[in-house]
Amino acid sequence: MKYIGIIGVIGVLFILGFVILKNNPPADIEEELPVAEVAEEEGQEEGAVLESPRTHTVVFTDEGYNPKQLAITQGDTVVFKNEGSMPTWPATAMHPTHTIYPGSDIEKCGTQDEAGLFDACRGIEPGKEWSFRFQEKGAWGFHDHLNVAHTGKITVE
Ligand SMILES: [Cu+2]
Repeated sequence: MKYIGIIGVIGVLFILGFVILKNNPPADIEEELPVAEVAEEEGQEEGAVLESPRTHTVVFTDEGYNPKQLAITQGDTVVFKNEGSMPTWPATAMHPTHTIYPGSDIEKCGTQDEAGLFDACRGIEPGKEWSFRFQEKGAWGFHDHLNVAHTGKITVE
């Protein structure tokens, strides 16, 4: 009888334990899901912080832009650096209106919208640079407004 009583108590404790565990999982298990979700979001944000925004450089020489094709991430900045002997005016396609990149338009040069244009809006002198932050995804052809033979493409993913 004594053993049966002990076994009974152990059995009850077991069942209670299961019920309690089932209804109230240990805190670490309960928090696992939210933590995992947060970690994933943070991972993306941290990844974004680590990998982007990044700054890329396109060098302009008398031969044109280098690289001519550049793949970047949304939010990245591209610096157009003039190492040539002539001014260069990088601007989104198409010449001469520069309206392919969303919101861009050569007619907005000189207005308060100028900062949002994929358009230098002026010749960048040798030794100088001009940078633009790409917020719009897509493949954006550009050219030198002062010499349309010089072209390139920025692909924003
Ligand atoms: Cu042009």
